[in-house]
Amino acid sequence: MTKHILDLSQHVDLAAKNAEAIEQLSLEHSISLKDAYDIQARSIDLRLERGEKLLGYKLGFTSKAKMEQMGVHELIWGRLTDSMFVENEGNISLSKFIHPRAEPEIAFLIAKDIKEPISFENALEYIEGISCAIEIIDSRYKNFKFSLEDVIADNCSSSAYVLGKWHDPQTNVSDLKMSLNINGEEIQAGNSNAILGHPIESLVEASKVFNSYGVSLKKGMVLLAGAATPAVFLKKGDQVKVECESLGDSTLVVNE
Ligand code: OOG
Ligand code: MG
Repeated sequence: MTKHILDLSQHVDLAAKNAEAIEQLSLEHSISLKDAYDIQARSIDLRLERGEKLLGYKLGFTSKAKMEQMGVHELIWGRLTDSMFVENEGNISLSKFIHPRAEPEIAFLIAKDIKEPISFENALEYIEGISCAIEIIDSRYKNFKFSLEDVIADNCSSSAYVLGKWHDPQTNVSDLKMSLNINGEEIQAGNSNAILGHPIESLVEASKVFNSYGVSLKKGMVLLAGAATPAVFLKKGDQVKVECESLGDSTLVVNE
């Protein structure tokens, strides 16, 4: 890895650590897709070296709603660590974020190591549980603006996630209404099939993409499938609730 990649990894890591917005890397540097994933990998290594644990992965831009909101039209993926995990019904402190947004997601708990691309037909074998989740994204870039390479280098804006109660893998996840409610008001609503046509496709897609990058979903890890609706900015005092019909819900409160 070049010094350039290492420097940029430290730069995005510090921005996340200090919750301080930075300029988009792409404004000053020419970074390829491979560079962007290398920067992400190294910046997460820095977190792991500080004692954080890798708990899973997330996909981004798996729905049209998200692609259109952010102007990026390619599927992206990032890493989840234990410092991002928030208990259901827990809270986050606004001071630890730059400009957090919430989005409704579905999460999968992995039942056994996925070592090669899987198919839609055998995907259920790899799922231990499914839950209705909240993802909090917090781009480290000023004004929440980025290119494809920028957002990948910034670990796909990952900053926090809440998992609802785990449901049986047989639970239907197709055609569920998914809503994002703030302070009791429905702010966004979409359908679970907005996620790649069917949320299970996100696990299938992840298995293919991860195979090509040499990373793997292991037993006990979590995969966030990507948001079904645009994300919504949060402010102090917000009570956030995501509802996914038969998959239940998950909630969090935004503290100072
Ligand atoms: C990038 C992350 C996208 C999703 O669910 O589509 C994402 C962003 O919008 O900042 O997490
Ligand atoms: Mg997301």
